[in-house]
Amino acid sequence: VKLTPESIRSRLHTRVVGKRIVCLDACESTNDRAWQEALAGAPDGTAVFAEEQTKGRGRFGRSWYAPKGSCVLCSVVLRPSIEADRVPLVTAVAALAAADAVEDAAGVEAKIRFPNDILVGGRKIAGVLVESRFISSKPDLFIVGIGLNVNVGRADLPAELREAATSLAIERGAEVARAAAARALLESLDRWYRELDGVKAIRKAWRERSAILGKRVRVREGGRSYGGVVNEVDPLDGLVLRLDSGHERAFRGEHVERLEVEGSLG
Ligand code: BT5
Repeated sequence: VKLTPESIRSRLHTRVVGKRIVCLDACESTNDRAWQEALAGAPDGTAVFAEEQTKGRGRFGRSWYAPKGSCVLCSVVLRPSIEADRVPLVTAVAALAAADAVEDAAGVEAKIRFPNDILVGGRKIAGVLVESRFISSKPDLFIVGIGLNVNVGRADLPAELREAATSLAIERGAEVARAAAARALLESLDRWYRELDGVKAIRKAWRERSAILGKRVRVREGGRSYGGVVNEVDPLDGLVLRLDSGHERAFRGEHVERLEVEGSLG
C-alpha cells in the first residue's frame, strides 16, 4: 500500500511536524522537492514523502538506495529561529528522532554513529541528510532528509550493503506498516524539534545514543584518515579523538566523511 497524507495523519500527534504532508509516487530526491515547497512558502513542519527516488542522495555526493515502495523517504521543512553556531544541533535532533522512531517501530535498540547514521546491531538502518539556507549569516531554513529502511529484505539489499545495512522488517522479523513508521518519525521529530532552543537534553541523549563513545574508530576527513579512541561526542563541539600519537583532535560532524568502528560491522 502506498503512503498517503491521510494514512500518515490518522492518529498523528504532533504540534508542528507533519501539519502539511505531501506524498509523491516518485521524485529525484525528497530533499529537492522539500526545497521547492519551502521556497514557495511551505509552512514550518511540512513533510514530503516519496515511494521512490531516482536520485536519492547522501552526504558528499554519495547515493541513497531504496527499493520502490518499501522504505520511508522523507524530507521535512524546518524554520527554527537559531544562531549559526547551533546549526549542527539540527542534524543531532534529526538523528535522535530517527533513532527513537526505529525503537518505537521495531522495538529494538538504535544507536547513532556520529554524525548521521542510525544503527541497529552495528548495521545502518537509517541515514540523515540536513541542508540549510542562510540569510545574512543567520540560518533561516532547513531541509531535514531521513531515509529509513522499512520492508527491505536482506536479499533485496545490493551486495555492498548486505552486511552493512538492515531494516525494520529484518530486525523485527515481520513486515512493518510504513504509515506507522512514518508517523513515529514525524512524532519523534516534533518532540526533538522543541528541544532545539536548549542543548542539555540533546547533549545527554547524544552521548547515551552514541555507538562510538569509548571505542576505537577510524575517521576520514579532508581525504585523510585518523585512528584513535573516541573520548567525547558532542552535538555542538563534535567528536574528540585521542589519536594514536597521544594528541587529542576534534572533528566537526559536517567534515567527517566516513567513520568506521574498528572490529565491528559498522
Ligand atoms: C546518509 O548519507 O546517510 C544520508 C541519507 C539520507 C537519505 C534521505 S532519503 C530522503 C532524503 N532525500 C534524499 O535525497 N536524501 C534523504 P551518508 O552518510 O553519505 O551515507 C551514504 C552511504 O550509506 C552510501 O554511500 C552507502 O554506503 C550507504 N547506504 C546507501 N543506501 C543505504 C541504505 N538504504 N541503508 C543503509 N546504508 C545505505
